[in-house]
Amino acid sequence: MDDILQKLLPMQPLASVEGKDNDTLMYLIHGLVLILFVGWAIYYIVVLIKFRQKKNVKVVHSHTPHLISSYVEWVVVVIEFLLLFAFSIPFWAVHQAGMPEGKNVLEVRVVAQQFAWNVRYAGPSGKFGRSSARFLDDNPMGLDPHDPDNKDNITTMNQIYLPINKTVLITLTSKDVIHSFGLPAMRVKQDIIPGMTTHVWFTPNKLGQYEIACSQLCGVGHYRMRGIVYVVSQGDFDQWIQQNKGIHD
Ligand SMILES: [Cu+2]
Repeated sequence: MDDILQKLLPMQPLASVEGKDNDTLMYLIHGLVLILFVGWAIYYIVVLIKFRQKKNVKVVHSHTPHLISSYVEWVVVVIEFLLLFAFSIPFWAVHQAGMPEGKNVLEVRVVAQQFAWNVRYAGPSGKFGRSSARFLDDNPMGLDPHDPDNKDNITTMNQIYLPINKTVLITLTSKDVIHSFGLPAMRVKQDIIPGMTTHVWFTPNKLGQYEIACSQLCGVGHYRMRGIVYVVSQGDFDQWIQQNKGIHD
């Protein structure tokens, strides 16, 4: 079934656990819209033929009698209600309400700027050191050099390494304007607003490389505000953390 749907409505191959429900909803909405489109197109053609300009046409001033059309309208309303209450809201409640907690959650902090993604990991200690706008001249994420917790923090630019099958919580902030963290393969998109902290989370379940694209027009260099998410095995990820701890560039 999934294969047939994928052929009918090709989407990027899915690489996250949470994206499955998102795709189901997407197919259902497109299915309804397709039915509406075909229905309206048929109605339009029938009307064009039936009421085309003819000689001696008499206008009927009586009201339209109660017809099948009103039942069809109600069916559409019911389907739309189902999409909202049976799929969209439960989907949101399951995957995006609350915050993921526990040991199996990796936090990654991302600071967006024109036109790059600054990425930060807590490192082996699991602690994020202080950061402040005062230190932005020293390093792109403003890490406080006097805080010992910053010593093993890892920063990268436009590259996010993630272990497979582990939920990642991405904390998003912006240095300048509104950006949007778009990761189509994970079915993730979240606006980043200056002065606010926003979050998004997902669980990658396929090894590989996936594109991060800024999804909000943020200036002349918006087109090149791209990054890559590398989903690797837990072993490779641990090794990467060990090799890169304490490097701030
Ligand atoms: Cu941007």
